[in-house]
Amino acid sequence: MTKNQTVLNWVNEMAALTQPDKILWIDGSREQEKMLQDEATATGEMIPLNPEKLPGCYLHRSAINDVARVEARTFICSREKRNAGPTNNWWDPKEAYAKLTELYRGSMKGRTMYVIPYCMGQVGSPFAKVGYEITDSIYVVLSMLIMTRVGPEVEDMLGDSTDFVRGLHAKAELSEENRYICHFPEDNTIWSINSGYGGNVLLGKKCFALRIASYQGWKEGWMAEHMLILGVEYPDGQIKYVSAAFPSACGKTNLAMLVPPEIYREKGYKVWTVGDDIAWLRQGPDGRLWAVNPENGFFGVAPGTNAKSNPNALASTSRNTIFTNVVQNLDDNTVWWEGMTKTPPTNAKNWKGEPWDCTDGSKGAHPNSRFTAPAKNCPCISSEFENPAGVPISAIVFGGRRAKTAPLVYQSKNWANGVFVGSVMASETTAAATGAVGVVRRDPMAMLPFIGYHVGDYFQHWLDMGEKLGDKAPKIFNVNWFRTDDEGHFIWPGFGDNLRVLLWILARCEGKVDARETAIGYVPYAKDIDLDGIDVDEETLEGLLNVDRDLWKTEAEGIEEFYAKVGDPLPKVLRAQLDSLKAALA
Ligand code: OXD
Ligand code: MN
Repeated sequence: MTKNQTVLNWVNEMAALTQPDKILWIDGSREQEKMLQDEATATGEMIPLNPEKLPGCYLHRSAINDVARVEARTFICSREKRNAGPTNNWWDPKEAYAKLTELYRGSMKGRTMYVIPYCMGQVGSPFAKVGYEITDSIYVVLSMLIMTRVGPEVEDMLGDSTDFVRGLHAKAELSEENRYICHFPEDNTIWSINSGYGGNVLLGKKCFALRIASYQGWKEGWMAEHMLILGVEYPDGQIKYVSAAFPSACGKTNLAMLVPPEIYREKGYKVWTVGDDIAWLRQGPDGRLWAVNPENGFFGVAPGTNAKSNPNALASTSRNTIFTNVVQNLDDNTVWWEGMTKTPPTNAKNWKGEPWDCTDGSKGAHPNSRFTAPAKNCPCISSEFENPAGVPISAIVFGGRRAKTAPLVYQSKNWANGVFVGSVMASETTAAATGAVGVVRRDPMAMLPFIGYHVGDYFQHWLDMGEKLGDKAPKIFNVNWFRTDDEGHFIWPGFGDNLRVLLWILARCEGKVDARETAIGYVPYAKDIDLDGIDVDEETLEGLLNVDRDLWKTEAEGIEEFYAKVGDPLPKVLRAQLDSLKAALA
């Protein structure tokens, strides 16, 4: 237990409010983890899986009304309403604290309060930040032990500093009407109640590492982004790093763990994973932009993950993993989800724990079912994953799920234009958040649900970072793996073949390949994307690279509407970018 008086006072205050029967300080030891696993097994909260086939793995089922992030119930409680901006729900912090205080009061009676000291980033790294999460959920504790770095070294790193994020989570009754995920950026505080879903309750992840950290980054001159980080290794052993932002459930984990096509593997190309969801980026001593993954595990979407689409993710889940809301195969006590294999188990329970007959057409796993797996399990984890200095970023890639408008890949004209490209990203919605699926919405930098302050100030911060980085700034690109033909089939094969696009991107960064200038930016010449070994001909590729003026004119109207919503804080530079786009399309 820490000697930090600020931490102790805060824990005492939260305990007086929530009134747990006892308090347990989490120490990161294997013994304590085992004790909690046994307790959760005894209560049925966690189901141990086949120890031979899935050693150290557990299945957890959430409440059926609690399976995704709840954006409508997520609040930024900045003192001034203006500072939450038009993309966040704002709640006056005084009112939010008052309302939630009443909900928390006595909510841990008869339960244990767990206090988790954790570090986002490698302990001791210049990027690293400490958080404490108080929770009454063993599932949260066991998941945080996978997703973050927990233990006495974290408390040593904090010392007697008051600079830590205070996270309070209580399951309460898991009632939907009283479910709130509140962020108080000016107080370094997160209050989450009435949910048990990872994205709402593993407070180190979306709540801290994105919403609070984006605010901290703005104040302190760095960036917290919804980005994967990967390294492409060339046959000569050189490795170049790329960070890429995609909305939730658009294939970030697959891209982060990409397996090169066979002909590339034979030549000696490799891809290394540094992170699959979140990047913290700062200017390094050499002036370049450096990135770390602040997490220690993967909280990935299970459906669709299989030995072909993502063998590395599958291998990551082979031990010490928590599966949430997937199918339980009763024959051998393993797990299954749609898209894992072609043949569903016949003796099984669905994600709700009901006997499941796959022939009745119902889904066995929830579409947003998840695995929580240690990063070190990943066969392609980068040797730099734990490097406290991070990795230098050559290219930043934005991408969305667009059936038509966006070409397979294009490069922005410069940093400011790249910020424009990121700011107007749009994508079709997925099951990672509650609400309709498949609707196109603007999702700037894939951060729409995660920017902890005013989106206009966030854009300005991006522009300022570019000023600081000058000619050492990474180049900015946009990709779209999801273009479809008239029958709705994806045209680009995606997955491992996305390496072909990454190689074009990296060649551009080094000035090794020409490109065609269009109204939206630089588009590849079809001959410069290697099609050897895939079933895509040059004509199809031309189609994928096509920039359709009419579609883009409609797009510009959509951007205009979005920018109007951003209002006055929209940087003038971005308004000018939109005007130039319109002029170029005219
Ligand atoms: C996630 C998300 O869980 O973006 O990564 O929802
Ligand atoms: Mn995410």
